[in-house]
Amino acid sequence: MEIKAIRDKLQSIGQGSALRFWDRLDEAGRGRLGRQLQLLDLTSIAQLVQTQVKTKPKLELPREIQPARAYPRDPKPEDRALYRQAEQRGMELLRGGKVGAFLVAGGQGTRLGYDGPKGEFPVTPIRNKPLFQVFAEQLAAWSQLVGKTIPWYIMTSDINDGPTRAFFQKHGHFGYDSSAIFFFQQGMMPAFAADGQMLLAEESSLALSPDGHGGSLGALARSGALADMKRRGIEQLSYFQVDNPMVQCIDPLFLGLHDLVGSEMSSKTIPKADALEKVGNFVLADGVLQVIEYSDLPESLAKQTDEQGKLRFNAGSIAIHALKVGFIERLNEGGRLNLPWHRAEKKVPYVDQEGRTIKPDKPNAIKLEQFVFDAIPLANNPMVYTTERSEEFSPVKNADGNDSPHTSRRDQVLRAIRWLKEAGVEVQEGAMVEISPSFAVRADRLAGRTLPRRIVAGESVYLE
Ligand code: UD2
Repeated sequence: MEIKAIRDKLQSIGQGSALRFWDRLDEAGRGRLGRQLQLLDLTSIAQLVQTQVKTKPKLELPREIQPARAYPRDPKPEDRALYRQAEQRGMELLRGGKVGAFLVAGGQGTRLGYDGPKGEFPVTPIRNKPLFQVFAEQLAAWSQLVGKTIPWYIMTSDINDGPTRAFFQKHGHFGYDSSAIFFFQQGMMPAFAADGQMLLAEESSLALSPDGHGGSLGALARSGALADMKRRGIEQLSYFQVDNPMVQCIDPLFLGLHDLVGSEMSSKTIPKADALEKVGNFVLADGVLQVIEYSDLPESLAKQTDEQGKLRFNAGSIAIHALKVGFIERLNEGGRLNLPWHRAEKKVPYVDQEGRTIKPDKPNAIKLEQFVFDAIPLANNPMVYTTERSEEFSPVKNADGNDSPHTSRRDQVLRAIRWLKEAGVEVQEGAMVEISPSFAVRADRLAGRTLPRRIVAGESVYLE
């Protein structure tokens, strides 16, 4: 689109002021702002301003909210055969090259206070491997186990795409076959002032931020990633977030169960640490499975207990999903992803009418994001499967306190020690252990490995 057409469009939707410094921008500045505007769907933005920005939409809670049902981690006797079959099915899918790994890493990681892409963050207890390396090594180990390289789709965003690719380059893709890695960028959304105007971060730039991990489902289609999957014969994706080094990037049982029960989108859950833990809640809302984010679940419900005193709403979402490729295609029919937008009031620096940069000390802007779990109610036969926190979830979100590098390293060590003890190794209190995915991707893969007989207090052992 020519700038004339963009200007007309902006004016017709009352956003003409986005170009107010145009006349004094140099060529580079014009190029930058022009490109940003070109990538936005200005018609949708005009609608969103009316429905989400100028007025704060009232959160419509479903009439009836019930706890969701989930497959337990260990099968009930009547389900043992199903679980065995599921594990086999998962392995078949992997051997047949029908599974892709999907990492969402487009977010900003502001809470951690780390400037670069979060995946660069060193996270393992002894070797200090960055998150990206942890996932690469797991996927490499699984690829070797199933005799087929697992294609890996990595979503970045405009704020970290270049640095992310450079980091992989610099480290030789951590030994992963680079032709099996597909980087692509998610969409960006402008931040708005309360009156609906798009904010400028600079005279030549909108104040943009990633459009939420829900945007990934549209970006997969736009970027050609879906087409790449079709070409490779991939039928389902194993979805995970960049902040959790304990995730099983590939879990044949989960992937197989997802397939066997005919689910289009499945999710892993863990019992919540406490009523108000900052994870989404799986619920049946008017009979439909969905996730209600921690900030949206009324506290009275979050704290409700059953006859045994247990939390009624105890199924936390840890953002691990399996998705059918055909489902993602269906969501993109008609060229627009139909997921709801979530509104957040944030502090966003901006340039005012005179071109002065203002750094607000209280929320001044509205940001809009889409969430991937909002696709669950649109899926056929969505399924939830229970896993254990100590096996699969210890994310790095905050600089300290809960969900910090400290707690994640601690939990990684505890898991490694538990695996070794199960394999018959004596491990004394105060020992440090890190197990490389190349040595064992999960506890049962320690069988047949040469293991130390005992690890004493104060010792640091890295197994690879
Ligand atoms: C998310 C879930 C929460 C729970 C928790 C588990 C939401 C809204 N909440 O909380 O329910 O499952 O994770 O850890 O999802 N990302 C992008 N693009 C974006 C935004 C995020 O790729 O535009 C990625 C980001 O890089 C990270 C992940 O999504 O890998 C999680 O994002 P977050 O830190 O915003 O989610 P959080 O911790 O609020």
